Amino acid sequence: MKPYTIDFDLLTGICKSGKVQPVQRRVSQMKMQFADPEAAQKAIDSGDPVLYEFSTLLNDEKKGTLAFGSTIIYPGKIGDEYYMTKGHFHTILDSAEVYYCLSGKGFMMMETPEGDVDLQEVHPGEALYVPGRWAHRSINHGTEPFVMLFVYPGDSGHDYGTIETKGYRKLVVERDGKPVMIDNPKW
Ligand code: S6P
Ligand code: ZN
Repeated sequence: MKPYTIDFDLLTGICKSGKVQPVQRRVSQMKMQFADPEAAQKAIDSGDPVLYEFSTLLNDEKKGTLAFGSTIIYPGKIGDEYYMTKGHFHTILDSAEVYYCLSGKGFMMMETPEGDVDLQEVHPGEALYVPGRWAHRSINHGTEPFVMLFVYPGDSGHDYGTIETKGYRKLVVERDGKPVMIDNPKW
């Protein structure tokens, strides 16, 4: 592989040259991940909005490489639960990841298979280190797009299944206009 450069907008996280097309995830692809499936169905029926999109500027999945890119989580709620990413463990569980907040603000919800839970709020200019073994989900509780740069080992892989079937132990919902962490009633 040869060295290369690629454009990358530090505010929006978008690759404007179009060399990389973002992957979009809509409510219909995550209906069961939300605590209120009826609210999710309502959102699907009224246009199925994009919850988030991410551009992986490089990922050739080989050992020794670094995958990197950006995630944009849009502002909004399904019921009283904020727009969020699906979330995942890395298939090679020990693989860590670095995030850097470019714009907006939000949370990273993290948990280990043993049940440790950690919620970190990040703002522009702050870096977040997600150690290996911690599943991670980005949540936008703000009013602007929440944009983060990410870098992780290219061979990490993504295990969505565990989260898809059981969900996270905790949820972040809005109560009296403020975000609060509550137990996931489905856990
Ligand atoms: C990959 C990294 C991000 C996420 C992206 C979307 O390890 O954590 O690129 O893939 O934020 O989230 P998700 O949970 O749908 O992959
Ligand atoms: Zn990851």
